[in-house]
Order: sequence, then structure tokens, then C-alpha cells
Amino acid sequence: MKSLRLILGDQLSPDITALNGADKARDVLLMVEVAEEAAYAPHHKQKLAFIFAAMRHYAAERRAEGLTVDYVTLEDAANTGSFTGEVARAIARHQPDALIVTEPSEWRVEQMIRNWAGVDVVIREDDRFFCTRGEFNAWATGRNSYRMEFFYREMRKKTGLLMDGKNPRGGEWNYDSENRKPPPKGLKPAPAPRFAPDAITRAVLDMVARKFARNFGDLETFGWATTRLDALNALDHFITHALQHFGDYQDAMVEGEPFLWHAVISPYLNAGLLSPREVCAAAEKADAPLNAIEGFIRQIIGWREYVRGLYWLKMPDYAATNHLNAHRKLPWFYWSGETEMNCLAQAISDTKRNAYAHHIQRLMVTGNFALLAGLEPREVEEWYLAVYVDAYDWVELPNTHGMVLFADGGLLASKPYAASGAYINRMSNYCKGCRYDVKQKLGPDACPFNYLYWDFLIRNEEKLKGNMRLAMPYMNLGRMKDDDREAIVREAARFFDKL
Ligand code: FAD
Ligand code: DLZ
Ligand code: SF4
Repeated sequence: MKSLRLILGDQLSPDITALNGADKARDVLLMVEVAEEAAYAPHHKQKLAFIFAAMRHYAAERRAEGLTVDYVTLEDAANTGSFTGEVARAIARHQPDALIVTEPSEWRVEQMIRNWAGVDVVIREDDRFFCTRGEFNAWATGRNSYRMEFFYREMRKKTGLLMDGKNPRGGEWNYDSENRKPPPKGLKPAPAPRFAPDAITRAVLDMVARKFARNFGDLETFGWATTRLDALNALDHFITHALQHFGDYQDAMVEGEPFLWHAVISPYLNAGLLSPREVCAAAEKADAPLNAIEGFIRQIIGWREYVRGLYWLKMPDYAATNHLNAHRKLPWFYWSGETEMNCLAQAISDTKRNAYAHHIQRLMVTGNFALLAGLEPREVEEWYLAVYVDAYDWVELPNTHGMVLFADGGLLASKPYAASGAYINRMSNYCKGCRYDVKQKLGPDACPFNYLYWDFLIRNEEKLKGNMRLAMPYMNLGRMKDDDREAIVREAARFFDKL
């Protein structure tokens, strides 16, 4: 029986289930670069270049192993521009008995695959995740609310990571109370590794520069690993030079230091160049403090698996909710970076330059503004899906819709991560270089986050007042004089008028 093995652009793992049992003499591995995937979001130029270059390297590596690879490039004159069209053409070319594909990471693509006809389509489970979709559904069944922390403990038990028998290593499940320190004085991170493009990557960079000249983001700064070998080097760099400080300074933000002690491996994990298992195994045996190792492993077996589980549990309805009834349009500065609010300008210019910003920049700067300003979820989601090299719907959507915007009404997170300027000032050095004064509450020079924070609480009082985790801010709001409340609402309205 001859089979066509379809490998999608985020399935670049040598041991992807779609390849299990492939017969080198008979079967054909199919990979397609298609305009539809390049256009479903206005992707950052580096994201496009990373995916196409990694796909081309993957194809070359499989060919070197003796597999027959049919690779359709974006500029192939006969390219129909869609997965569906390219699969139909490949079926006509190869006349296979079956098409074998690993389940796609996105709901949108799964719908496409379910409509393919003319051949037996076999969808195999994606075993790169620790938790299958079925296991997550079983965990979620019967619960009123889903909390990452409880899911995470189950994953620790399941994987045995950082476990001493039945007990968590060190006695605690979570060492976050030792993390979240402000940026350190005098401690510099080792420069993040950047990889010089080889001939394959250079050809892709040329194509992206030509075909996607109007897309967001810089291309000259491209330095991503595009092979598994270089992705392993990036992991090794993190384990050796950065993991030791990851926990302590995980929430810190420093102007001109976009990567700090973060791993900078999300594009490799999401595209399949690294496996979550090998990443966690390397971290578990690293020479680093427990708070760093536990904090890091939690991001992967906790948050990463949790958002994926929730995505598949709730799609497609998940994307449609708008709990806080937020409808303001995304301000243009998200694309241009031109704003006098220095924290936003820095996070956006890092994003433009590197197709990367670390979690706290995404959550507490661009995300916090989107939440407080009541920006329309779909517009904010499109932005996050476009601008980061690691962005795919399954991971971007729950983070943006749930964690940042609280648009799911608290399914993913127990409270909105709303914060005033004081938080940004504590965790970064952005405020020093800002035209606004983080200490002022009202007036033309006051930090906008200060009055937008209270305006957000006032605007959403009915929906959020009952949230136990917001009891303190609502108690403080309750003590506020009517005149002060009105002044905040007026100041916020003036700000929005100018936006
Ligand atoms: P580190 O901070 O070093 O963390 C290590 C790894 O843990 C990451 O590589 C990632 O695989 C995983 N991880 C950490 N936090 C999360 C999380 N909240 N959800 C899922 N995995 C996590 N991550 C993506 O991979 N793709 C996205 O499209 C994406 N969109 C996001 C949108 C918003 C609004 C927010 C707040 C977060 C988003 N994240 C996304 C999560 C997180 O910001 C990135 O995974 C992280 O910044 C990647 O950088 P790193 O590899 O240096 O991560
Ligand atoms: C993101 C992306 C882009 C831009 N282009 C392609 C492509 O041309 N071919 C491909 O196979 N995959 C691409 N991808 C990644 C896919 O969108 C990803 O595999 C699906 O989102 C999985 O559901
Ligand atoms: Fe951001 Fe306010 Fe600080 Fe300026 S003062 S950097 S706007 S938090």
C-alpha cells in the first residue's frame, strides 16, 4: 500500500507520527508552502522566513535519510495556494492508497482536513505533547473551573518530572514566591545565540523580502535557528547560561535587553525542532536552583499543555466570546510602535526587531494596555498571531483571549491581569525614560496606566466586583470619593479621544 505522508509547517519533528512505518521505497513525504497559510494572518516577516526555512531544511534532512520528498515551493508556478489544492494535486501525481497526517495543531486546519476526499485520510495523534486531547478532556470533565495549577500537579505526577516518589521535589509544587524579582542591578545576561543564515535560509530570506515587503517587522535582524541541530544549540545555551536566573528574573523587563534569562525556544518547540520531553529532561538535570528549574518546567508541562488542552476542549466557541464587551479598535501604534508610553514603545519595537517579546512584555505591557483600554478581542488576537515567530492559534488564542483579555469570563485565568503603572515601574526600567510620570495619578503628565486601571475597574464593576481575587481593589474603589471617580473617568475619556 502506497501512502502520501503530509508534514505541515509546525510538524518538523524527525519522529512525527505521520512518518511512523514509512516505506522508503514506496511512500512519499509531501510538504507544501502555500499562500493561504502565509496570509491567514499578516505574519511578521521573520515568522514567514523561519517557517519556510525550517521546512526546507527538514525536507533536505529527510531526503538525506533516503525518504522520497515531494516539496512544493511558494513560487512554484503550478502551486494552487492552499493545503486542499496542493493535496489534491499530489494525489493526482502519486495515486496513493492513503494520505497519512498527524493531527494539526489548529482547529481551522483540522476542519480543512476533515473535508478532504478522493483518498483515505488517516489522522494520527500528535504524541509530542505530554497530555493528549482526550486526557485533557477527561481531566476537565465535571469541573466548574479549570486552573492551571491543579492540571500542572497532575502532569508532574504523570511525567515524574521533579518528583521524589509521590512527592514534589523540595516539598512544594510551586516556587513562584521566590521568583518575580525586579531587574537586577549589574547582572548582565549572556547574549542570546543568533544563527547565521546558510544558503537555504538566505534563499528564503530573499523570497520573503521580495514577496512580503509590506508585512510587519524587520528581516535584517533574522538570527533564528532553522535546523534541529541549531535549535539544540540554542537549548544548550539556555541551560548553560540562562536557566540559573530564569526563575528569579522571569518577570523583569529591561530596556535594550529583549531576551534576559528567557529560553527563547518557543518557535523551536512549536514547529517541532525541539521536543518538550528533551527540553524538560535537560532542565531537570541542569546545575541550577530548584525555583528556576521548577518555574521553567511549569511553563512547559503546565502552561503550554494547559492552553493547548483548553483550546481543543472549547474550540470553535472559545474564540467567539467577549465577556467584557470590549469593542475599541486596536490603535495604530501596535503596528508602528509610535507612542509616547515608553513601555509600549519598547515592547513593540522589540517585537518589530526580533519577532519576539518575552511573556511579561506580552502580558503586562501590550496585553495590559489592551485589557484596560477595552480593545476588541479579535483585533488584539490578530496582532498577537501575526507578530511573534512562535505564534499559532492553539497557543496564541488562549493566552490572548483568556489570560490577557479575560474575554472567556475566567475559564483560563481566575482574574484579569490588570495593573497600574506601579507594576511596570517595579518590574522594569522603562519609566525612567518615559515622558509620563508614573507617580502621578491624573493630569496630562500622569502615567495613563494609572487612571486606565481604575477606569477599567469602574467600567467593569458589575462583572468583576464579585471576583474574590479583586476584592482588595474593589474595596479601595468603594472608599473612593465620587469626585475622584468622576475625575478618573473624565481623564480616561480624554485619553481615549486622543487615541
Ligand atoms: P520562556 O519564558 O523561557 O518559557 C519557556 C517555555 O515555556 C516557552 O518557550 C513556551 O514554550 C512555554 N511557555 C511559557 N509560558 C507559556 C504560556 N503562557 N503558554 C504556552 N507556553 C508557554 N507562546 C507561544 O509559544 N506562542 C504564542 O503565540 C504565544 N502567544 C502569547 C500571547 C500572549 C498575549 C501572551 C501573554 C503569551 C503568549 N505566549 C505564546 C506565551 C509566552 O509568552 C511565550 O511562550 C514565551 O514568551 C516564549 O518565549 P521563551 O521561549 O523565551 O519562553
Ligand atoms: C504558519 C505557516 C505558514 C506561514 N506557512 C505554511 C506553509 O506554507 N505550509 C505549511 O505546511 N505550514 C505553514 N504554516 C504552518 C501551518 O499554518 C501550521 O502547520 C498549521 O497551522 C497547523 O494547524
Ligand atoms: Fe509605561 Fe507609565 Fe512607565 Fe511610561 S510611566 S513607561 S506609560 S508605566
